[in-house]
Amino acid sequence: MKKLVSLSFVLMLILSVALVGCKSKEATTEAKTSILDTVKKRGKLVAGVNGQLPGFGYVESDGTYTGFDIDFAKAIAAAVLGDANAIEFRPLSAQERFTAVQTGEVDVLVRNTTWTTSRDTGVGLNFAPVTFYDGQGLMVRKDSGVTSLKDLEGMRIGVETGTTTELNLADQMRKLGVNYEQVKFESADAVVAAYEQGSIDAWTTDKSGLVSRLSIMKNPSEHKILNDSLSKEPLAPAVIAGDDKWFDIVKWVVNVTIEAEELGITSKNVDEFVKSEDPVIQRLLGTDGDLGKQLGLDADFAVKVIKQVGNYGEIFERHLGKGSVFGLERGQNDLHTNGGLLYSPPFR
Ligand SMILES: N[C@@H](CCC(=O)N[C@@H](CS)C(=O)NCC(=O)O)C(=O)O
Repeated sequence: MKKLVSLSFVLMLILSVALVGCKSKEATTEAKTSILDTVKKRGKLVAGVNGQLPGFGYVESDGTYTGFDIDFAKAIAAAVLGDANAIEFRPLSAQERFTAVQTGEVDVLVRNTTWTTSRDTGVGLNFAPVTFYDGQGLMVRKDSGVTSLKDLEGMRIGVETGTTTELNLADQMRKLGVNYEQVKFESADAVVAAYEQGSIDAWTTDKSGLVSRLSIMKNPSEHKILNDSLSKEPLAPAVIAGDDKWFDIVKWVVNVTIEAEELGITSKNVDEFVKSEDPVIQRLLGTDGDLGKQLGLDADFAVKVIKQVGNYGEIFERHLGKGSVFGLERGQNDLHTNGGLLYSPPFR
């Protein structure tokens, strides 16, 4: 009996040593293979984006990508590689996007993607700070007589598969007791084409998506976006879970754009601010402290981001604000000091 006990004790010991051994091995491999090293070695950032959403992520006729989301990819490239244009863009559909992050096909996903619990946990992503606070809306023809969700009884509503959109619609309509027919499509182009041909009565997605697609529809003045908001859609860049070094960089690059706006630093005046003696500005711009080094970046990474891409407000105005075709108000996407939700943790 004594022998048996001591034998099982030895076995347990061997097993636990083996387990501990495995764990520490895992930890070392993780530390070694950050996407940061891959991106630096490659000399290019591979960014998963939308190619069909004017204002956010759009392929122009000359093959270049422009938009609000695109600028956040540029900000990451500027911080890591010192060159906002060192990017290979991968246009991804709603359905393809998460697999592209999971398999390492893209280093970062900056594609009007809503931060939700299941995507953060089950799908294995990590979300950077929200870059655009949005909500789901619905588009109908002006002559349809529809003024609110309740008027959609018996109608055909188009949604895109693989989005939060299809789930929110079902939730809201069940709550309101409205019966409707959900029609699913594989891309934004397909859902809009069906809507314009009249084979569906309405279509729904993030309000930003509705405004964006309206700008390239055949007769924009014939359609309207209902006031109702069906959900909260905080859109944020995402990276693969388990690579803290890389995740930290993406998070703090977004924060740089917000902090710069809070401090009044723009792409035009950043050189003046580099001479500042204010310690808060010095830490952000790397003239004091070692925040860049802590992130694995150059001391002046924030200067590169601000100079080459701009602060949050500049990015917003360039693509979506009053001077753009969309003419969007800042609203929730304004700084906390102006009644919005944008707030950067301190750079220290
Ligand atoms: N924010 C929502 C919706 C994102 C989404 O994919 N929206 C569609 C509708 S505008 C889109 O961008 N489609 C463009 C495409 O499939 O290329 C989500 O993360 O699920």
